[in-house]
Amino acid sequence: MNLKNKNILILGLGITGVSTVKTLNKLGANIVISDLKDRNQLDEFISQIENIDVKLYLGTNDVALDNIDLIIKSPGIPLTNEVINQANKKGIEVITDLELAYRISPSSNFIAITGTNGKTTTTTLTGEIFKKAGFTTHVAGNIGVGILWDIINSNSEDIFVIEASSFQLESTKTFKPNISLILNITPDHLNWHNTMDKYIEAKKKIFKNQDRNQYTVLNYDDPLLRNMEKEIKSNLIWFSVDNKLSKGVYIEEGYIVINDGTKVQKILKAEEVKILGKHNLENALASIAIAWIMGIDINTMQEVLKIFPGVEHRIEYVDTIRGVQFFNDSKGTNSDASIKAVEAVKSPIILIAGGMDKGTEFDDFIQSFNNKVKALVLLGETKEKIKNTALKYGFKNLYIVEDMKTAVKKSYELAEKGDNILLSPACASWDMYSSFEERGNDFKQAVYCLKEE
Ligand code: UMA
Repeated sequence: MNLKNKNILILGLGITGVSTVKTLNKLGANIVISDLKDRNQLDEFISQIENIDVKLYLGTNDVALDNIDLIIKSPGIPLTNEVINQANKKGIEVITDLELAYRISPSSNFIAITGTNGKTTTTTLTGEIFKKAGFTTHVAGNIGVGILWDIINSNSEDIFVIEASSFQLESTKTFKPNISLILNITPDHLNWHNTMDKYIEAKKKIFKNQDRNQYTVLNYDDPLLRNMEKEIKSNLIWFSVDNKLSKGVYIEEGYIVINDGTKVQKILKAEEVKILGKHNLENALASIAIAWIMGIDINTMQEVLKIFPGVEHRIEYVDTIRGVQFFNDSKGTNSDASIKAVEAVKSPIILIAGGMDKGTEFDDFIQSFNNKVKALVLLGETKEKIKNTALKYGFKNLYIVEDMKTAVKKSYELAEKGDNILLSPACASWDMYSSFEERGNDFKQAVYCLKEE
């Protein structure tokens, strides 16, 4: 794709925007940027592109489209944005960085990972396996790394392990990864996609263009994914924690095994996988399936799985104060993720939850407590909604607070020796923070302050 002298509008100047600006500059395009935020709010990002010649429209997305050839939009920007409407009317193509990455990439080794939960862990783990196996590996995408700058600085033999969000996938058109993986699909981002069907359709775009030369890896235990079998045109590989498969990656007599349809190979004991919980076992099986497809030897898989510690903000152990343990699961940004965190952490649990309202319900979340959660400390936009759902199911030991520091203090007051305090909000962070990382760090800071006191 030749972008030299093309007029390209970059909508949104966050992580994606910066990576896109740098890349398009290298490709010789004429760059126009628009962001709803003002210069002060974007200081961190503007400073990364100050040597690049761009037309900058701040505080608005209302940009004249007369000479624009292509729009690259940041993933979070909704398709209902007026400038996108206008572009559609004028026939100007609107895509996300993931689509452009695919179009300009010198490498065809694209491994794209999506799912409502487990994406970051599985992407990181898969990346570690490839690095250990000696490949030049780029781990990019929704994991916090704008993919384009990595792409433009890569070689044809490099491997790209990409965390792909539904926002990024929604605006892809020709994107065709060598391997696609969907870990699971449960309700999330319904305020953005409007309906569950649209959310599912966006996720399916990960395999939509694949053919018999590529691979699709799916979780057999997820009923939604199991029903997608007839839609897959590539080589389908299943993985399963609960079921024995005639071909795929699964658990047999306590071992993770690969069955290629003729013989069964043991990889390692499930209990030897360092990351905890059933959901993490699913993530491990998915990574093994990918490594198997790419011909990576079993020793490498074993070595990495035995030591991989998991990722920050995902059921991350923080500290212990007088026998009370603290866990940071700020990445628990939807009910399903937080249900898995409650499952993985030992009881009794004092749970800190609540955040931005994404239009989902909390019935399953509350019902999953199973007497493991002894108290609920709520904050953020959804605090009343979660409180009302909890009361509906007879859970009354709950407390409303206004900030994280108070949430941590209140939880500690309620705790006895042996209790576990878990931050797993079941909601996005954007009502109080700019990211789940910032929220997780605030939680950890509050724990460290408490320890000093
Ligand atoms: N903006 C506009 N107009 C709008 C809306 C937003 O101009 O109508 C501007 C904002 O003012 C902001 C910029 O667009 O300055 C932000 O764009 P963005 O929200 O897409 O954020 P990026 O910084 O580019 O980060 C994105 C992903 N964020 C989202 O999808 C919301 C990051 O995922 C990702 O790591 C990064 O690209 C690199 O690929 C974060 C995330 O929370 C971790 N993702 C969601 C999730 O995992 O649940 C999907």
